[in-house]
Amino acid sequence: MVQKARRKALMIALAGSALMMATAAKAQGTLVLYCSVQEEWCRPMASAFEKETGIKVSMTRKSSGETYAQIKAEASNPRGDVWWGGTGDPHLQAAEEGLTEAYESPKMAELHDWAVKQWKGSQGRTIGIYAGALGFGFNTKQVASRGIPEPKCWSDLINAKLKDEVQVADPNSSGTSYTMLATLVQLMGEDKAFEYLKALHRNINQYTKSGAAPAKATSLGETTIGITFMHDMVTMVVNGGPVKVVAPCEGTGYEIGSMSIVKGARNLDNAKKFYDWALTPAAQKLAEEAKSYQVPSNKNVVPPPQSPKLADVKLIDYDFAKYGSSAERKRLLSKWDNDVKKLPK
Ligand code: S7P
Repeated sequence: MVQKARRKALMIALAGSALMMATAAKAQGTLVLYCSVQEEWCRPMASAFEKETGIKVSMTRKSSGETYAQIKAEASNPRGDVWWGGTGDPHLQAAEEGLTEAYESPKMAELHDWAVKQWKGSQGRTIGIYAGALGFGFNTKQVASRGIPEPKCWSDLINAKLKDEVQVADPNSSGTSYTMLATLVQLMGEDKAFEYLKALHRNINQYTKSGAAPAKATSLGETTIGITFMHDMVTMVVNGGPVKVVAPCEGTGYEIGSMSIVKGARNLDNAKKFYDWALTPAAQKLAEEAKSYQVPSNKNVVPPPQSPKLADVKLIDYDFAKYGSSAERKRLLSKWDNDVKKLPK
């Protein structure tokens, strides 16, 4: 009898604490996170934030161009709260089109100038969270077995011996590939860049949806060469792939990976909490654990030793204002669709 009463009391206590926990979680609310880095980094970011704050995160991973298109399509009925990661150009385009919200974080003083410049250039609507240089990588075994000289320059990628041996993403969906398009235009001038892209088209085996996919394909030997950010190829090397990472000899562009709050976010307070947290050293150090080797924007985070040293790469003075503008991005993408993608091989 006494035991039965005790059991009943225990059951009531347990039910009570479960209810309290559920109420506490509900009180913290939710956050809808659109994530544009690799899934391997998106997931730990979402769970670390949940653990830290009790806020329930619903995360979706999509490439940069795709996320921009989704936020635009949802503008009259926004579903996302924060867009975290992905190349800066589409974030800048979203800012210009009024799809994202201005916000000034108290963490701003801890950031590198290039991250704050992104914020100033967008009237506070997007901010830099990491930086990384564009390049390519090649499969060392394939290059050796095909008797091809090791590629070092952009010009090496249009060698006729590389027919169907080069992979890159479609710049409409992928921020990486749009960075390549804008980089080549700035490096060569528009006419020469499009001549180059047409020649490159003959060597492309596949335009992938995601920008980092060619890195995996290179590592697996599914393509001899992949054009990606250098840090995405470094991940393949760290994983033991037979890959060499190249900073193109003529020079190259770079990204300022960015973060924005969606205009009309339903969970605005939680979006700001995530934004502030994502700029902290603790959050930015999660990149290295996820084998993501960009340069973090918080000055107090030492970049992982594997990160490509941007000072050693011949970087162009990438014009983010111009190539992140809505008109220029639309114009270049439609020119690439019409003049390059449609061409027979
Ligand atoms: O893998 C990390 C990374 O390269 O992915 C982002 C990229 O934009 C997402 O892929 P898409 O090219 O498919 O858009 C970069 O910002 C980031 O450095």
